[in-house]
Amino acid sequence: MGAFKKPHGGELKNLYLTGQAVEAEKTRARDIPSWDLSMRQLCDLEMLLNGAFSPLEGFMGVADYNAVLENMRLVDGVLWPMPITLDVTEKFADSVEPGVRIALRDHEGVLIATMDVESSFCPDKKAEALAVFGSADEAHPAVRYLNDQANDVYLGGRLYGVEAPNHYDFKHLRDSPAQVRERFAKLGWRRVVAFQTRNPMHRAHQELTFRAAKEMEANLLIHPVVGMTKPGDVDHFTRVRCYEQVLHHYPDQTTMLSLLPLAMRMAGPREALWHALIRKNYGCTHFIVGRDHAGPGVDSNGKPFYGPYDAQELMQSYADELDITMVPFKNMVYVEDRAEYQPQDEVAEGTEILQISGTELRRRLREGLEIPEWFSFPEVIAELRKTHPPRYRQGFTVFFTGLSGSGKSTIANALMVKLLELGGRQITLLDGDIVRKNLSSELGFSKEHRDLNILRIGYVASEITKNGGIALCAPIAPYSATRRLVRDLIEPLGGFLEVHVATPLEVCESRDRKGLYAKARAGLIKGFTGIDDPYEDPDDPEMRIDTTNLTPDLAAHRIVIKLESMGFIR
Ligand code: PPS
Repeated sequence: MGAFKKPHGGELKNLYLTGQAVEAEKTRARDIPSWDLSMRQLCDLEMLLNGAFSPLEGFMGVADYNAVLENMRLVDGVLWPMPITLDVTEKFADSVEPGVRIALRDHEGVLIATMDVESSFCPDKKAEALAVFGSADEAHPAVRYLNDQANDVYLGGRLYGVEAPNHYDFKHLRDSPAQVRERFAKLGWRRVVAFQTRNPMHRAHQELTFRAAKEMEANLLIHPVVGMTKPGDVDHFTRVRCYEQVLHHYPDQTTMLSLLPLAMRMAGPREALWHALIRKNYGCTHFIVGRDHAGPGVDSNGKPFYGPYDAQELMQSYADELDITMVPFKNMVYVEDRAEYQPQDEVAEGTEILQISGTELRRRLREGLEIPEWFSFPEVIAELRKTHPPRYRQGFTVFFTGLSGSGKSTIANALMVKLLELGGRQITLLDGDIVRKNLSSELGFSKEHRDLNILRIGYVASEITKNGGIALCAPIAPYSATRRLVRDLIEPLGGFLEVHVATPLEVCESRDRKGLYAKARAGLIKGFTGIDDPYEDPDDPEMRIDTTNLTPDLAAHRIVIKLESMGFIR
């Protein structure tokens, strides 16, 4: 392992200016280059300013960055596994001379800090991905972030905090490292085990943390991440309400809940080490590392990015150097015969064990199925059910696409009436013609305008879906890529059913209800879909309906049956 240094002897940095210096800095910031922070950068900045990332005093310059990538240490030898960088556009970097002070603002323009730019460099992103995440595979969320979202130039330098980032939620649970340490001191907690989590806690987690604290003869800090976690995770509002419920299941005065505004990278072993250093800064003496700590799942070949106990092994190899003790834990499983949880490795071979995976839990929530009490606390499940209602209570969008005259609007209208007949749901019809009279009245039929039109429809439908309503959209929507964007927008919020109304052009043209095909053929309308403008057939719609020999009534009926089979109506 070579020579090493103890991590900064526990000294907690506080990078906030105080007194008159704050006002002076605000005045100065009016005339210096200003950078609007991304969500990730704002999380990192908060952790830097309040000392959670001690001993760092700013975003990393090139020397520390390279040292961290190569051997998980800062230039001065202190252990630090994660690059903490401020990525900016080339344009912004070009406007900033080295030595200049810049302003860092949140998305509302509030000045959070200033920074002396001491270093400006273009990272080799692939090398960074390989060094930090052990992979350049974009199935890793942090690799994807690096490639798609991180800007191309990194600025590093000393920070001067002006104002802590504002949080409107759960104020009573947000504490800086100094405040957590103060609370521990006040309560006389000398030994504290920290538990890191980005998921709702169920009985297994409660058992695991309780055992860890008992075995270490320590108190417990439940320290969930509320900054950024893995895309697709349960939102932190729901999770925090769940944690508050779980808190009642520990003996009084033994356990504390505090929220961590960290932006996770899902870097497995390196991340575990980072998490431990952070908890040391919060005054904890012990840190729980379970199975697959901060693991991002599987790569694009279906292989896990990290082994289940890689994080524990890495932590172990730095045990002498870390001022915080790892509490390794194996998977907890429920042993039915004993009606209790046990670490998997302590269970005798052949014993009947019960487990519910995350995927299975989501399925049960989606379908409104029972979730047993041995698995979780009823109060936690009730919280989860509030934000994860069963499908029949979720919103959905039926997105019709097809040529003019294919029957989209007629089927959409028939479907609306059938859904109204079933009752209990709010329905909005976003028909092509109606939308063009209201939402998109200024738009024409160029590709650019059509795309804008569809994206507006998609946005409105996504809001309706998110709020539990039903959106029926019936535009031509001729371009696959734009339809894909709409799907991506809506699918995470509820149901999405693409219906290709695939009535052939000849049939649409022979119907010519609005006389537009005749005009297009005569050259009186230019750029008419199907005549002299493209229509890209959907490759894989949920349904394809040809109305040549099908009544609107039957077509709408088929869609109702499909929605029933998907669980969105019952
Ligand atoms: S798009 O491409 O999705 O934005 O089109 P959309 O908003 O659905 O079009 C609505 C109606 O506009 C009429 N119309 C045209 N359609 C296609 N191409 C051209 N150039 C055009 N000009 C006017 C047409 O009647 C569309 O209505 P539907 O209900 O599809 O017949």
